[in-house]
Parts: sequence; C-alpha cells; structure tokens
Amino acid sequence: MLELAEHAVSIANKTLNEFDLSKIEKWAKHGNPRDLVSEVDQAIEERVKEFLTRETPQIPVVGEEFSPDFEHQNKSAWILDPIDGTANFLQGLDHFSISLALINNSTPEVGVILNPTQNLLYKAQKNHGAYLNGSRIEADSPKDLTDSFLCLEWGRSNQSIETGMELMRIFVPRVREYRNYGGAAQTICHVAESKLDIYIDHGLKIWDYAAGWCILNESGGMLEPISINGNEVIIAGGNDSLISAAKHLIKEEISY
Ligand code: LIP
Repeated sequence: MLELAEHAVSIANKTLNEFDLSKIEKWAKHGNPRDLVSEVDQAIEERVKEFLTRETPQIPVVGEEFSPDFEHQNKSAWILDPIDGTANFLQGLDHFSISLALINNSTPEVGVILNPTQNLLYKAQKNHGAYLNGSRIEADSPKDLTDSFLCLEWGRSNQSIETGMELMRIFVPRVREYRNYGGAAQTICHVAESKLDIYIDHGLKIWDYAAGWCILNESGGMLEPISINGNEVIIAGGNDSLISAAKHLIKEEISY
C-alpha cells in the first residue's frame, strides 16, 4: 500500500505541474474568505481519487474538497488533502504539501507527504519507520515544555480564533520559541524530524493530519486529539512528556 500511496502522490504532483501557477482560479469556501480553494486542489483530488478507486475499489477515498465525510467506523479509508496549506500555496509561500494516508480501524497505516517546491518526500508505513527522501527520521525532543520549540495554529472560524488566542496566551510565554506555518501536514513532519518539538492546532480535520500522524508515530513521536469546549484540538509532540505537559496546562488554564 505504501508504494501505491507514493504513486498516487506522484500523480498529484504531475497534476499540480500542469498548471500555470501565475493564473490559478480560486474562491472562498462556505462564504468564508479565510478558507480558500483553487482549481488545482480540485484537479488533484479528482485525479488521485480516480486512480485509487481503480486500484483499490474496496477502499473509500475521503478527500477535503469533494468527499469530506469520514466515518470513523470505516474499516479502511484513503484520506487525501490535495493541497494542505492552500493559503500558503496561493500566496506563493513554500510551506504546503500533498498529503495522503491510509487509515485502518482508526489507526494510520500509511502516510505520504510531498512538498513539491522544497522537494521533500516524507513517508511511513506502520511498524516500518519514517523516512524523509529515503533517510530515516526520528523525533528527538526535550522533555520540558520550557525547552521546546512550539508551533501553534487555529482554524478559520471566529470561535476557533478566540480559542487559538487563549492557547497563545498560555503557551507562548512558557516555551523556548513559537512559530505558525499554515500547513499542518508538513508541520507534523517537522516534529517527526525534530525540527519542532510540539505542534498544537485547534481546527484541524482528519485530512490535515492523517498522513502526518502515521509519519510521526513511526518516528517515535505521538499525536493526541483532546477536546476543548466540544472542539477538537490536536497535539503532536516528540514525546509523551511534552504531550502530558501540554494537556496539563490546558486543563489548568482553560479546562476541557
Ligand atoms: C489548513 C492547515 C493549517 C491549519 C488550518 C487548515 P488547508 O489546511 O494545514 O495548518 O491551521 O486549520 O486546516 O485548508 O490549507 O488544507
């Protein structure tokens, strides 16, 4: 399945390269000008879905743009984000990626993430390790939040921006450094390769993190969803201590 996923991602990349990036049609989703989609996202999803449906007709394909309904009880599902970090992509910023995962019984089995402009291909298969461009990667983070390099992001609704601001207030003064990149899939890979120690995002959907989750697990890190006031927050960390410290802080300061 890993080879199939890599092939699907290469089809996605080929599709992206067929477009003249200076003239891409884009529009707002659900009337929210912060949430953009483009003809490139749609074309990639169509082609990849067509390929995967032909190769594995028994496995449904969940995709951000056309088939976002994910049934957790699905035995297996392909989870595709045709472009994760669409805002960066449309802005000409490099931090975006194509992300494809295979989930089985709520567990990530395969993950492939390609940043085509930076030539970074991250991949993992359950119990077989995580790789960047063919070399093994490992999460190796400090155990204390105070020594950690944090990325913190939030979704696009007013309510999730408010929660994001609360999280900023409690986390930023307690970590060594803070960043916000705008592309969850690649950001999770940065935790897997020890460029970041912890990533917290309020507003992710399964396609934003499924492939990264597999890669992070295989690198020795971990990802945990928690709920704040009924909304899911994803915490991805290089080790268990960081995740526990983050959960403890949220419980003390915001309560969940
Ligand atoms: C985006 C993420 C970003 C996150 C946003 C959003 P999109 O994905 O990758 O990092 O903070 O909530 O989901 O919409 O560009 O695929």
